[in-house]
Amino acid sequence: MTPFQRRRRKLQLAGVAALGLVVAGCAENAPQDIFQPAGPNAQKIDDLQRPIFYIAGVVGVVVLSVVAFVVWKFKDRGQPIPEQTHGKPKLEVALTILPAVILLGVAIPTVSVIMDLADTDDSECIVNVTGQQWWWEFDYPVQDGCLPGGITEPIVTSGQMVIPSETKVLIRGTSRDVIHSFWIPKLNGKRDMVPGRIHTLRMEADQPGIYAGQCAEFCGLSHANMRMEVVALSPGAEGDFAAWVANQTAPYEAPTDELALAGQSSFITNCARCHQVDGLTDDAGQPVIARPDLQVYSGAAPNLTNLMTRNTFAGATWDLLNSECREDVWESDPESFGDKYLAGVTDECLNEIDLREWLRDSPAKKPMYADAERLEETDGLFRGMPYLALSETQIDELLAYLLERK
Ligand code: HEC
Ligand SMILES: [Cu+2]
Repeated sequence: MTPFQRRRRKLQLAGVAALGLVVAGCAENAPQDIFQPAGPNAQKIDDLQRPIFYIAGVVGVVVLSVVAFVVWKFKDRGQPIPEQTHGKPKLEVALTILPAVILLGVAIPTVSVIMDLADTDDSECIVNVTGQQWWWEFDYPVQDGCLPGGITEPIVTSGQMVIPSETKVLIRGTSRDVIHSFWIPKLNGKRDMVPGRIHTLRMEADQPGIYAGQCAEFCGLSHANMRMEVVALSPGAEGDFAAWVANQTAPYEAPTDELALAGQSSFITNCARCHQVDGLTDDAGQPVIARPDLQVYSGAAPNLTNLMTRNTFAGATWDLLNSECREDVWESDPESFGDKYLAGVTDECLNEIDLREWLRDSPAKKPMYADAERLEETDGLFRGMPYLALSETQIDELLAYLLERK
């Protein structure tokens, strides 16, 4: 092959690969498809982006075809340079006005949708969202909203944000370290979460189900492992969301099983300085209060009170459910979804492998600091969860304890 042929072969291969990627992006039920809105906010965006996408597509095809035609028609065949002209006012004015009209036609509905999405006066439920390296915390302030009786005790969770379906939820978002961006493509656009500021975002899901997303602003080493899911449960006093709230605020139950009891004391020794478990008391009956602000750069670590009511952990990157049970939850229809989600992680469904690996050596599983020797940059505080050198016996005990955190 001549170099020219080789280059052409390479271009052809690149073209086929690009086409493959485009086709792969059209999966029937992709969890983060921006063209499959599942709530009114995303629907508004979709109603806007589709016509604009088509218009831009037509303009693109026309422009590229004309360019291709001109390149082919007037390519250098040794012909003399054509006569030079200057100035065609009519054409120039027309070619200025036409794009201006198209841009105006795009701008008016765009600005109107932006203003509409920014209006949060009609919110029916408030959830505070806080980003940090590399997971999301969700907390529910005491309020009259979300449920007919309101929420009477604060709830703190992470990874999966549980909301009532068919309810206008107001997200008040911020960050504890660097800029992150909250993005659930099927429910709304992106919103940056910035330290020292509170940004709002509307969320509403038409139906119960799980809606996946990911941090959309590069935020450091494990940015790619900073995911999140919105879980919508049926609304109302008798609905699944009410059952979820009741369970999250239920009093702490100490384990009765021997292994889990050993796990509880191991947890107090090894984990409770960072992780809060509400209602946990020490041998002297004193509440065990976590101080992640003294340990972790962001000043926070996930609340593990009800760890096994969520399906994922560590920035929703790994599943707490094994793949069979996870599929069962994800693929259930909206009617049976709530029951399946509320069952939490049962003994049979636990994905032990990933959780064990996490406890054995979390920085090996999820990159947390490029160089563990450089802790002075963060005043000796960790980014993420450090290596804890636990024994396999301790891990067995801790797993038994964590499995009861429902
Ligand atoms: C120095 C503070 C610190 C200690 C000590 C610590 N962790 Fe963590 N842990 C973290 C941080 C920070 C995260 C969030 C990491 C992430 O997702 O990127 C985390 C995440 C987790 C998660 C995932 C939770 C979720 O909802 O995503 C589990 C489970 C966990 N830790 C268990 C433990 C156990 C069990 C111990 C004790 C053996 C322990 N941790 C000790 C800081 C700590
Ligand atoms: Cu992030």
